[in-house]
Amino acid sequence: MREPSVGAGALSSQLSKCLHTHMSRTATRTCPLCEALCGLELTLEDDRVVKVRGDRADPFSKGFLCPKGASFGRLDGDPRRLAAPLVDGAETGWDEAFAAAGDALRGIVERYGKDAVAVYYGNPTAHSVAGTLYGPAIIRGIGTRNVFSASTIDQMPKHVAAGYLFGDPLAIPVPDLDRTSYLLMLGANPLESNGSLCSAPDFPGRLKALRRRGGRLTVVDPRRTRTAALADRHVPIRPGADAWFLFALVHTLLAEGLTNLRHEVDHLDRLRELAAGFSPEETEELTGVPAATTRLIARELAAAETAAVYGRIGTCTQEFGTLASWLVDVLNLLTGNLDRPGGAMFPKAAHSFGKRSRPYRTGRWHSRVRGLPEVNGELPVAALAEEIETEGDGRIRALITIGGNPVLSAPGGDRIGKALENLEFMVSVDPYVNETTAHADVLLPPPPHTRSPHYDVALLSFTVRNYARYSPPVVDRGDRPSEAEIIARLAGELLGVTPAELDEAIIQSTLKKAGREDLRAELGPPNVETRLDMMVRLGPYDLTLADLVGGRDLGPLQPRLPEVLVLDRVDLCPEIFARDVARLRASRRPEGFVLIGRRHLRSNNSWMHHIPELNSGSNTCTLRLHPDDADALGIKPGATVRVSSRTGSLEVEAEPHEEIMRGVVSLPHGWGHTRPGTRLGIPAARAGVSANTLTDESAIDVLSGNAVFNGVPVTLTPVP
Ligand SMILES: Nc1nc2c(c(=O)[nH]1)N[C@H]1C(S)=C(S)[C@@H](COP(=O)(O)OP(=O)(O)OC[C@H]3O[C@@H](n4cnc5c(=O)[nH]c(N)nc54)[C@H](O)[C@@H]3O)O[C@H]1N2
Ligand SMILES: Nc1nc2c(c(=O)[nH]1)N[C@H]1C(S)=C(S)[C@@H](COP(=O)(O)OP(=O)(O)OC[C@H]3O[C@@H](n4cnc5c(=O)[nH]c(N)nc54)[C@H](O)[C@@H]3O)O[C@H]1N2
Ligand code: SF4
Ligand SMILES: [Mo]
Repeated sequence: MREPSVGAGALSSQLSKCLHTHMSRTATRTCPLCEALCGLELTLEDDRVVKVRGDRADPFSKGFLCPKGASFGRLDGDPRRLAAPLVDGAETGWDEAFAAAGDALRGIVERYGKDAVAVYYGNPTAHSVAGTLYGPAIIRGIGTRNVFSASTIDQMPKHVAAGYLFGDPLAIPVPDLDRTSYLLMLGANPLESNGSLCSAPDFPGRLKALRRRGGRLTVVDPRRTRTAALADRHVPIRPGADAWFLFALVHTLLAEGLTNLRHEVDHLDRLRELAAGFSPEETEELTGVPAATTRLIARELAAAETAAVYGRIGTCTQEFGTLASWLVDVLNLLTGNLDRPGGAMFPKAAHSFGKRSRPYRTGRWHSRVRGLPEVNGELPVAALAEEIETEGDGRIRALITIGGNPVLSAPGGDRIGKALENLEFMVSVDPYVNETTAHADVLLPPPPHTRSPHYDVALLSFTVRNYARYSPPVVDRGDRPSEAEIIARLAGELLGVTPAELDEAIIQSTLKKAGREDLRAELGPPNVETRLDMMVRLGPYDLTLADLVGGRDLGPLQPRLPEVLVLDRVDLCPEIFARDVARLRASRRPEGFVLIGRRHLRSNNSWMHHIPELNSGSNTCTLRLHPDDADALGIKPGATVRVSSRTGSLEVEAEPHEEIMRGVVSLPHGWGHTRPGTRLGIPAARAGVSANTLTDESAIDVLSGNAVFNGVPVTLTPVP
C-alpha cells in the first residue's frame, strides 16, 4: 500500500497495519510554523499525528495549507526532538536541570553583576505564548540590559519607523490585501515566505484575487521571484537602494502636486525640503530603476482608487532599513491611503496589551563596546560577539537563548559561534541540539506543539482581517512542563517565585492598571490560559478565550488611527530620520558584486533542514547569479565558486539563473550544518553553507541596529 503523502512521515507501514487496534481522532489548531496562521486539521492515532489537512472550518485560512504545514506531523513527532533536559550533554531530570541553571546564573550575577547575563530570543518565540508572555519575566528576573533578539536581524526598522511616525513601535500598518486596487510591494516574496507583518493565509490566492478584480500589483525586487512573476510589473532594483527609490516616489508626488493628505501631520515642509534632492532622474543611477518607471509608479499610486505600499524584509535588512520603512508609510500617508479601506490599515487584535502612554524613543542606553543605541529595550545582535569577547566591566559571561540559532542566523555568525565557546555558562530553551544550542551547558526542551496551547499574541496584530484563534493542546503532555512553564520556572529561579506566583502577580497588576480588579473572580487559577483569557476579556470585542477556539472572524479592518496614535499628530518627517538622510546622501554604489538572500517555500530559517521531506527537490543551497555574469567569470552551471567578503569566505555550487539582476548574487540563509556537536543528522551533501559567514556584523542600519543582509559586497572566484 502506498503511504498517504501528506504529513505521513510518522506513519510507518507497521503502524498502518495496526490501524484498527488504535484509536483515531481528529483535532484542529493553528499552524505555528509561519505568520500565515493557517488552521490545521490533524488526524491523530494515540498521540501521533498521522495526517494533516487544512482546516476548512477556519474562517481565515479556509483550508489552505502549504508544504511546511503538511509536514507538521513530521516535525511534531520528530525523533530528533529532545524529550528530557540535558546538562553537560547528558539527560537529567527537570528539577536538577532548573537547579543547575539557577545556581549558575545567580553565581554569575553575584560575581560580575546583572549585565553579565545576556538573553537572546529567536524567531519561534514570536510565535509562542511562552515566548511572548513569559520571555519578559526573564529579563526582569536578571535585570540585564544585554537583551538581543531576532528582531534586529529582521523587522526592527519597521518598529522604529512606526515608533517615530505614530508614537508606538507596534503600530505597523498592514496592506488591506483583500480590498486594495493597487499594491506596491518591495522586498517581499510571499509566494515563498507566505507573508510577514501581514498575516494572510493563502497570500498567493489573495494576490491572484487582487488581479482578478482588476487591481494591479507592482513588485520591486532585485530578483524576478515567483511573486514578481505573478505581478503586472516587476521592477528590478539594486540591493539596498530602496530608500533612494522611495524618496524619488515621494519627490514625484510632491513635485507634481499628486498628494492627498487626509490626516493632520507635522513636518510636511521638512519632508518637502529633503525630497527635493531625490528626483527620479538623480536617483536612477543608484537604484537602477529608470526615471520614467519611477514617475509612472508615482502617478499610478496617486491615481489608484485605493492603494497600499508594503515593504518587508528586503527593505528592512539593509543599510537604510529604517529610512525605507519610514518612506513606505510616508507614501501611504501622502496618497491618502493610510487608515482607509483598501489602503494600509491598523488591525485590531482580540486581546489587550494596554495602551502605551508615552511616545516612543530609542537610545535610552548604549552597547558597551560600539556604543550602539538601545532600540525597543534591546541591543543589536550584530553586537553580541564583541560584547562576549571584549574584556572589562559589563562583559557578557553567560547567555540564555530561547528558540534562536544566531550561529547560523545572525551576521558574522561564525564569530558568534567562537564567542559562545568563551562563555562561562549558557542555557537554551530549545527542542534541538543545533549549531547554537550545542554550546549550552543546560538545554531545556519544550514539548511538541500538539502538547502546547497556542495563541498568536504577537502576530494577531498584523492580520489582513481582524481575526483570532485559540488552540488548546490536543495531546496531554503528562508531567512534562509546557514551554510557558519552562520559561516561567527559569525566570522563577532568578525572581525567587513559582510560575503560579508569577502569573498571579501579573494578573493582579494588569487588572489593577485596567481598573478591572472585579474580573479576577471570573478568571481561573493562575496559569497561561487564565492570562490569555484575561487579555481577551480586557480586549475590544467582549469575548472570552473560549470564544476563540476554532477561530473567529472579527470582520474587515476598520479605520482607527486616532485610537492608535500616541502622538498629537502623525510626525511625517521625524527629526531623527531627517538627520539620517545625510548618511543616505553620502552612500555610494558599491563596486563589484553584492550578495542578497533567498527564501524557499520548504525552509524556515535554519531549523527544518534535518527533515528529509523539506530538505529536498529545489530547496538547495546554491549561489544564484546572472548567466552573463557567470559567463564573464567563466563559471559553468554546477561549478564550485569561492565567495569572499570582509568577514569570511566559502565555496558553493553556482546556479546561473535569468531571474537575478546583473551584479547581484543570492544565497539562502540558515544553512551550513557542518559544525561539530549537533544532533541533527543532516547528511553532508545536504548541509549547505552559511550565508552569514559572509555577512558583516560591523555594517548596520544605524537607527534600528538592524543587520545588513542585502547588498553585502563580495568577490567571486571560480574554483578549478
Ligand atoms: N518558506 C519560508 N517562509 C518563511 C521563512 C523562511 O525561511 N522560509 N522565514 C519567515 C521569516 S522569519 C520572515 S521574516 C519572513 C520574510 O518574508 P519576506 O519578507 O517575504 O521574505 P523573502 O521571501 O526573503 O523576500 C524578500 C525579498 O526581498 C528581495 N530583496 C533582497 N534585497 C532587496 C533590496 O535591497 N530591495 C528590495 N526591494 N528587495 C530586496 C529578495 O530578493 C526577496 O525576494 O518569511 C517567513 N516565512
Ligand atoms: N543572511 C540572512 N540571515 C538571516 C535572514 C536573511 O534573510 N538572510 N533572515 C533573518 C530572519 S528574518 C530571522 S527571523 C532570523 C531567525 O533567527 P533565529 O530565530 O535565531 O534562528 P532560527 O533559525 O529561526 O532558529 C530557531 C531556533 O528555535 C528552535 N525552535 C524551533 N521551535 C521551537 C519552539 O517551539 N520553542 C523553542 N524554544 N525553540 C524552538 C530551533 O531549534 C532553532 O534553534 O534569521 C535571520 N537571518
Ligand atoms: S503557510 Fe505557514 S501557517 Fe500556513 S500551513 Fe504553511 S507554514 Fe503553516
Ligand atoms: Mo524573520
